[in-house]
Amino acid sequence: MLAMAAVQPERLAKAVNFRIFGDAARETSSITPNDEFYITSYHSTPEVDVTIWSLRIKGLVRNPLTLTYNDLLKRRHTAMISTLECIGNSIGGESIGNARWEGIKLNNLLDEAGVSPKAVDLVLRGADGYADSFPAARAMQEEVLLATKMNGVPLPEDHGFPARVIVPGIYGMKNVKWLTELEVVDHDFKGYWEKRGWSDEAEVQTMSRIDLPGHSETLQARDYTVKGIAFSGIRGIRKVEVSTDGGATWHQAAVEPALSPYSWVLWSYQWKIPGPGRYKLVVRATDGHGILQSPIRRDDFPDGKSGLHEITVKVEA
Ligand SMILES: Nc1nc2c(c(=O)[nH]1)N[C@H]1C(S)=C(S)[C@@H](COP(=O)(O)O)O[C@H]1N2
Ligand SMILES: [Mo]
Repeated sequence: MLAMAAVQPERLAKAVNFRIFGDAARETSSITPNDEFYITSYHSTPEVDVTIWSLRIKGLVRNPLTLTYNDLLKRRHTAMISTLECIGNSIGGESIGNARWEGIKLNNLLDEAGVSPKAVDLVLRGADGYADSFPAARAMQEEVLLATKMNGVPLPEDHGFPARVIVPGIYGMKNVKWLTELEVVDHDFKGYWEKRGWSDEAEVQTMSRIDLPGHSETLQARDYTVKGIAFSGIRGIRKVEVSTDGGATWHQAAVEPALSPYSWVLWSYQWKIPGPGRYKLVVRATDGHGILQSPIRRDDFPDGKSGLHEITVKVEA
């Protein structure tokens, strides 16, 4: 994706490392620590003075609301574990993370504001000038959160302080950070990326990734636990399969229970390495509707990447 990421130097180093050496081995924890969580922003992180900041809920509502940061903190908070993925994430890529978000259920605020039956989209605007939208009906779903906390601390600046929206199952671009305004409109609003042709629904595609071993790694010819993640938004993951012969045969992986209906899963496969040689490992997931992940390699534009993550390893005697 064309997003200019406001990345810290060590993250950039990590990204460059990937380009040169392929997908390095990684130990993925079920919750991504904040300082390892990917950042995608099209500008730099805006400075928000929380003492004068407010969030306005306006448009086709009976009672427009203006909420200060303190107003938000005083309301009833809900916690939810949800995975966020950038539509520009590459196959095997790092632009995905899982966090415990805390905040106010957006439908509570919208109910209070009194959304008109003419509502089509909810437009979300951020302090950096970014705007995006999703259907008002989606915004009224139970699981949509106006988040003020990420993994137990106030939202880090890069991740949207003081408030962002988390809409499970929809690619990151619609999870607007540094919110200043929510506007209910009677038409289909095209956001920053949609105007450039990207998907308007932005429903996440089923993905799976091999984290261990790393690409091009050399292993010893003994048992090895292959590990990784799989994610399918709100559809959930039913099955993960691993191939160690380039996709000719498939073996079912053990899948850990998801931490929430909106969370990725961790999987593992006990590989009995038959002997020395070069092996191509591939992973594929089946979503909660029983639909197999698409093996067709497609670019991220406009609907997000598809295709299977594969790596090669060398096994020594
Ligand atoms: N205000 C604002 N919100 C934004 C963006 C942005 O540039 N500005 N980028 C979006 C994109 S493309 C993604 S993938 C997610 C990334 O969230 P993160 O940086 O917390 O991982 O934020 C989304 N929300
Ligand atoms: Mo993104």
